[in-house]
Amino acid sequence: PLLRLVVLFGGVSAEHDVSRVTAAHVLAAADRTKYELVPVGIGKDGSWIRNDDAIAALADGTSLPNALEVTGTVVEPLTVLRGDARGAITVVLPLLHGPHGEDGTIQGMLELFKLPYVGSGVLASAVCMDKAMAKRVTEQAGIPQCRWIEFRDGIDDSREIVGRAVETLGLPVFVKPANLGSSVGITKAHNESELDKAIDVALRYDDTLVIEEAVTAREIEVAVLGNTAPETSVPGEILPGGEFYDYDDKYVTGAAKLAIPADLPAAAIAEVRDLAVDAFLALRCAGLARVDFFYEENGRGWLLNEINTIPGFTPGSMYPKLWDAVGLGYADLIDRLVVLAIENHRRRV
Ligand code: ADP
Ligand code: MG
Ligand code: MG
Ligand code: K
Repeated sequence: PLLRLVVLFGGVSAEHDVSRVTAAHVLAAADRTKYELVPVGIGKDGSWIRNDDAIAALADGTSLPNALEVTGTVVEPLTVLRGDARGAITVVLPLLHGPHGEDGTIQGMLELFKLPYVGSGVLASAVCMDKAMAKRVTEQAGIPQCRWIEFRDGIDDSREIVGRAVETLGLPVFVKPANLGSSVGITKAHNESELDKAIDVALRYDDTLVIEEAVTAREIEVAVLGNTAPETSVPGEILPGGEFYDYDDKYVTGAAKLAIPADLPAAAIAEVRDLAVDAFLALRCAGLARVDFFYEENGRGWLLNEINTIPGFTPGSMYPKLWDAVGLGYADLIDRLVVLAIENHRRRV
């Protein structure tokens, strides 16, 4: 194969285990006539470990475990990323979610090593990881969203914040750490004492929080694929199992259901696809992103919730399913992402 595809998985965030499952699916699906596949696990301690068992299984054609283990040979990042330079092009696929995976840090390392990689660069990754920053950029781009305020520990007045939140946003509100994902640290607060506690919970994860009005709306997600002229999928809908789409819903009970395509009027579909592209371009995303909206049917219509630059990527996850629904299967999607990574790299150097 002319292409070495280094698949980074695991990582230090709360999504470590789901990333191991994703990596197993990606390796099983990727076309072995096109790629030399190099799975590299990142341990919860940050160590880099090449999974030699998985490499051997891929070579023999034996099946992989359901979740790749972060075991094998401890390697230096630069050494394993560069490989032995026999003329093959290396592309890196960071299948890592959340802090130190999706937030621009790994992307910065790959920039220093001058390697093409799948997905957004340093700036877009960092801004999309920080909900407050992402809101500012998309607000400036004219994309509608719910009302929100920011709270910075040690800077803003903690006694004043509860009163100001209730006054400007009403109740209930959502309290979120600015830099996280998978609903970790997020609470829906129905009264002032719950809001106090929700702030303490979120401050365990980040020193910057966002507090938002709780909207009563459908949750609709759009997959975006491309660089400068991105394409959008049909919208999909999340039907949460509980009061909101929380961590258990996502990974433990899996009670949430996905409806693909979402049942929406044609005009609303056209509108949300345009908004997804606007958000993607305003944030300078590249390769892929899942852009998540609220749809207030009898109110303001579309409100942007957030942009995820490395969305869930098992075959059962929303992002691949949205593409599958429009005829782009999982293995072909991986090929498209690799081509986009090379194109984006060449465009920028
Ligand atoms: P994460 O990055 O952890 O997925 P989100 O901002 O998407 O964080 O919030 C997680 C979930 O919480 C959403 O999918 C939704 O179910 C619920 N939620 C978040 N913000 C609001 C809000 N302002 N109004 C209503 N529900 C919300
Ligand atoms: Mg998120
Ligand atoms: Mg979300
Ligand atoms: K995000």
